[in-house]
Amino acid sequence: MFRKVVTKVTSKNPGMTELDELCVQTIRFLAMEAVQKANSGHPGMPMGMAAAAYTLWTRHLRHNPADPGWHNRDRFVLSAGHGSMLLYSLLHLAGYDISLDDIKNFRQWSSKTPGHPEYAPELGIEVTTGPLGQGISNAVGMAIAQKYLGSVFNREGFGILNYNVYVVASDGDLQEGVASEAASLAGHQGLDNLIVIYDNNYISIDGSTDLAFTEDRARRFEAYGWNVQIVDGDGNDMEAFEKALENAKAEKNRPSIIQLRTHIAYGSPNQQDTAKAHGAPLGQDEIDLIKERFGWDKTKSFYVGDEVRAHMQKCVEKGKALQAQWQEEFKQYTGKYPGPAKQFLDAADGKLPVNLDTIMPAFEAGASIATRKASGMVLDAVMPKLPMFLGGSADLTPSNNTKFKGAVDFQKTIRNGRYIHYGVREHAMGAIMNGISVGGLTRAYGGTFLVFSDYMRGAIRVAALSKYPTIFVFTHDSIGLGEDGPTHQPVEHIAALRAIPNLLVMRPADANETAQAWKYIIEHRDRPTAICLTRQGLPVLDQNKYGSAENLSKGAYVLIASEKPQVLLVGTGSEISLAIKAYEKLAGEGIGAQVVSMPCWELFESQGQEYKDSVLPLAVKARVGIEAGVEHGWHKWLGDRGIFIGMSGFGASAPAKVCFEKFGITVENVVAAAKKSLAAGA
Ligand SMILES: Cc1ncc(C[n+]2csc(CCOP(=O)(O)OP(=O)(O)O)c2C)c(N)n1
Ligand SMILES: [Mg+2]
Repeated sequence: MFRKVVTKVTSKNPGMTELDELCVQTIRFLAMEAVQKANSGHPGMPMGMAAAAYTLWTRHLRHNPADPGWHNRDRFVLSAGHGSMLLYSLLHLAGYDISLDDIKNFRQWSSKTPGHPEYAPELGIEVTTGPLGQGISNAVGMAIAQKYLGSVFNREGFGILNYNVYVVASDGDLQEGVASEAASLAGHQGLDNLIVIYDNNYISIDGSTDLAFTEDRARRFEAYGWNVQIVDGDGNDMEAFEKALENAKAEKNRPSIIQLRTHIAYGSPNQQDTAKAHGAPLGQDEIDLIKERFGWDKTKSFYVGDEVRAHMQKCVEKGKALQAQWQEEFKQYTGKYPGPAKQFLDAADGKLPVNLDTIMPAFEAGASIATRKASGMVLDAVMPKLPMFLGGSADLTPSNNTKFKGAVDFQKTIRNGRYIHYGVREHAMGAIMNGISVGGLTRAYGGTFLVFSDYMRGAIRVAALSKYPTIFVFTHDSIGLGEDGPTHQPVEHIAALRAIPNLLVMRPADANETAQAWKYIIEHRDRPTAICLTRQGLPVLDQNKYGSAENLSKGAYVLIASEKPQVLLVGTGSEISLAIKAYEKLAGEGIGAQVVSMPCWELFESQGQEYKDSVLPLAVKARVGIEAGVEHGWHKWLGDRGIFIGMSGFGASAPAKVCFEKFGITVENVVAAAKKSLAAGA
């Protein structure tokens, strides 16, 4: 399988002119030199993939460097994010807003060219990549979004949104489980708009892929239902590669993968086909050797010849022409289909088609409703009016209550369906939802049990880092799920999610807070949210008597005020009803408590100091925090004297009521803790 090839240094590569070779070589040298200058980075992959990426970008990719946000552009995802210099070189040469100085600033503080691509649609960086497997899985979501959008907006003769999604994926991408999950679903869904180019170089960090990766990749993808093509050679036969690309573009049934034999650090006399070239500068001596070999001027660095620049800049003219043509088409489309045209423009503007307040259900006080159930009722009410939201679940639809009334399944034969059955594939679901949510038009929400948020943590983290507006729905949010036991009872998960910067973690206390949580989520698209919901019924709180659930948007609020509070009872979700009961008991004993509902820490943290102090008055040092999860993080609200009532170990298999009793999350314990905290200050 593994063999050395003799590097070609002349323009004998099929399908390539001398100018093409020069462009490809420029990409390789930019990558080598940027890595060398930064004294860190990954030169090998860009060198091996330069010819294919160049060919794709200049001859096939429909994009407009002058307007990277053009909605009908083809998407390009560099799933092998470590090869970022390949992307930056292409963006620079094709005329995006990345200058040669930006290339020289590779990996430096606040540069446009960070170590791994970070989501920057204005620069042409479609998604954040680097964690292997995520990019290719995002691309499945992007392909799903295109299929859905196409079914909504395209009409006979009008391909308003008919783009393809191209991916460059590496051995590592294909080894990651998340990619297998996503590829399996992509095959099932027959996403023929998805074209993966597999950088088949038989090298990863530890050495040859023979060490740990020997399955037949082609047959694996065939089994998933993909159109698989193998292009042998050395990664420079562009005639063969383009034939495969044309075939992939013409495919009308299946996603495509082109297994392209390449050579890491192609052209390097001493480092080609070695793991060494994966993630370290080649060294100036080696770069000089390569320059010698390819007849380049050793005295010049970061060199872009005029003819190369002029040739690559044609991407701009071509892109402008493509977009102008599209705009003309859209004008005619608007005349013929004003409704959909307006819908498209509004969606692109981020405008919601409905005022949520007019359709949001209100829940009567007194009833007992699980927040997952309330969530389902909210979705029933609002989702039919929000066509840019795509729902789904990782095979827990009846438990997550994520399928809204009237929702149609998204399938190969039903592209206007808005409900995605992800199968038992949480990790891919997370990444696919990110891909759906990243394009600016569609947003995804999807459910699983909170305990399995761990399975999608990789995707949640990328969403938070990149500010994708993905909505992660987690039900069965505590020991309150009962009999399924500790394997299914989350304990550390809420704290673990809160530990992710820039992620909103919401845990509503009742049905009305749940409605307000959804309202907030739908009306904001600046970051991802995890909404945590109960399996068990919770009393609907009386908003005439207590604070209004609308305060959820402030993250925390006074649910029951006390004129002179002696102790604060602070809780989230299902434990708020315990706090209320404890308040009543304490009141009966002449102790003034103030109950604070704190459904979203992150939103509360962003409030002004005055508001924060009004909710948690500084003078009141006696405090009790109540949450059926671990204590991590709570002491920032509770201070030195505060006491936490929650979980300190795993749960147990028993009815919910028994679990709460046995683990001591009870009204009695809250009352006792309140008194103890008070006494500590006496
Ligand atoms: C999830 C994840 N695990 C580990 C890494 C670290 N890492 C970066 S590249 C790589 C593997 C390199 O092999 P390959 O994907 O074939 O890339 P090539 O060396 O061929 O460029 C690894 C393990 C990562 N980026 N993401
Ligand atoms: Mg490799």
